Amino acid sequence: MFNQKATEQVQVDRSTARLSLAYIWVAYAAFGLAALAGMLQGMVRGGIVELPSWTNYYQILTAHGVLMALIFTTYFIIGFLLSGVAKTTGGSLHLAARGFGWTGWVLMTIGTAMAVVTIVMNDASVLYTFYAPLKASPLFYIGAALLVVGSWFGGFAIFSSYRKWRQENRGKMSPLFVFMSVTTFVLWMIATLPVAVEVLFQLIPWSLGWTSSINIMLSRTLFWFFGHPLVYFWLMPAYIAWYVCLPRVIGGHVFSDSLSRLAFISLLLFSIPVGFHHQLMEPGISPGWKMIHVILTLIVVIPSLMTAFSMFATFETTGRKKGGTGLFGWFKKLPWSDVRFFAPFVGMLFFIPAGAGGIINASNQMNAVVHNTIWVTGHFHITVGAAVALTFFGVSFWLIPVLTGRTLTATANRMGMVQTVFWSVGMFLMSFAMHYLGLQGSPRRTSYTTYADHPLAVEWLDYQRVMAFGGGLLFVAAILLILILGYLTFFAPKGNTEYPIAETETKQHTPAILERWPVWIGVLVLLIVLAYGYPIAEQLTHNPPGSPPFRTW
Ligand code: HAS
Ligand code: CU
Repeated sequence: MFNQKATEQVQVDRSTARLSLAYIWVAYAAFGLAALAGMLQGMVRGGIVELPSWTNYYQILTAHGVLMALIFTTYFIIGFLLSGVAKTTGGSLHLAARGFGWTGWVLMTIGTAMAVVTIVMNDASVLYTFYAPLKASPLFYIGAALLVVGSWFGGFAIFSSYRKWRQENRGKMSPLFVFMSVTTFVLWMIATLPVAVEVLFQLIPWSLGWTSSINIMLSRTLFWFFGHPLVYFWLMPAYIAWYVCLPRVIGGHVFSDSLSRLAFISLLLFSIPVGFHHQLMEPGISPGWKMIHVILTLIVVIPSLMTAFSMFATFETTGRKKGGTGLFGWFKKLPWSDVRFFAPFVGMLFFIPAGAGGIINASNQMNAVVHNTIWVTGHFHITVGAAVALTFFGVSFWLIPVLTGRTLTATANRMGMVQTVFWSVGMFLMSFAMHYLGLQGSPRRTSYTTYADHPLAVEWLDYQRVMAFGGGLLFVAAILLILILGYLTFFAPKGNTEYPIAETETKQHTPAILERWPVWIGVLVLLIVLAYGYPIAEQLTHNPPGSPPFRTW
């Protein structure tokens, strides 16, 4: 049914499709390498394999974190959002937007290459958080800076398309997909400023030897000022797929336009001034300021609860319209054998315990139990590695055919279902073991060790093997995914595939205030100054003797 309709509609024009595909394929190349590194480190930590002497655990861990968390996500997000903005503003990006898109792609790819080369040369085993005083080669930081600056051009492409649309459609509310993409990139532009400051003014001069020491507290504060909104930068595009694309895939509607926009505005406002929830155990920040960040963290949970509510509402109303009766009859009517629905749905299921775990992390006292343990690693594998990643996979199964003018065949769909099951079982086993071990005190960011055969650490080993086994399943799923996506790019039968964009069922009135950017950006700046102004001023003035660089590998 979708395919028939699609022939009558403009999807995405060829030049935008090429741009979008260029982003998506770098994303999946990084993903494949990252998955290999991930499996290896699981095996090492489980005591199943030993690495050859020319590499080490921390080098592979850095490769995994950087390629998966920073490269795969950023490229995929830009590729996806550019295609959706094109689709919902008439089917193409104008010349300037495409120019921004390609400029960004080139800058990001140079940056990525620099970072990857330094990691491969074993000159940057500093993990994806590149915490000082671990010191990488300056080229690593310069590569990271190029990645960030390049990604801004992706933002410029979105903003310029939005501006053009607004000029041509005065007085109208922008399409939901565009609004959400703009919100995501406003968040990204603001959130990347502090990390740009950290990299340009602290890490690069220090790694070049121009300055002899570094203010550690300040560098970590600037990092998490960016690091928390970073995780929402991953989540919001997944939410776009949930709010805008998924309802269409299941044959339903957007539940509420205003609620969706309000959720995104709330994510924008409350996901930046919360970085101290990553630094609750650090000295040098007084408890009062940490408390403020904890409260704001609990507030940023609300838009996710609104999202859960909207998803349930969309699923239930659609299921009932398809004839589902009784309390749960609608549930059976959902398209369970359609991977475009199934993969993101499983992602949502993962997000329920993931969100609960996040609330545990954010609760000051409980953070003392889990901080720096492998529980946190478990938390982020079921958030970004499951909820977000499964959604991105689900999107890829239709987006790549849209962009290549091909179709998702029944066999590819079935293989996608198998892939989803492998990924989910692997992630479930691995993350469950991580959460459990974390509660026992097993640390994160640590290679294989039995702590001189300490009885407790020896007991951990069984669970570490479960982690390794889960990692093995994830690797199989990753290979399978790349094969399916390769097939969809180059070999699947030609045809028209619909870009699923849902609308509200009836015309809804959305308050215009939701699109008044000066208001929201103003409130956001105020919140940031309130949450960060004083603590940062304090860290700048009470600057203890900084740290010289360390290379621990
Ligand atoms: Fe987190 C650490 C708190 C969400 C990622 N987090 C991390 C790190 C990463 C990460 C990468 O407060 C590690 C960073 C590092 O390397 O050190 N996190 C939270 C909280 C939330 C949260 C409160 N995190 C995320 C998301 C991530 C992510 C999303 C990635 C995408 N996190 C923390 C804290 C730490 C932390 C502390 C520091 C820990 C430490 O000590 O180091 C919340 O925003 C979560 C809200 C989510 C919900 C769930 C809503 C559920 C939904 C699904 C509905 C399902 C449906 C299905 C509809 C409340 C929307 C229908 C079902 C049927 C059965 C029909
Ligand atoms: Cu956070």
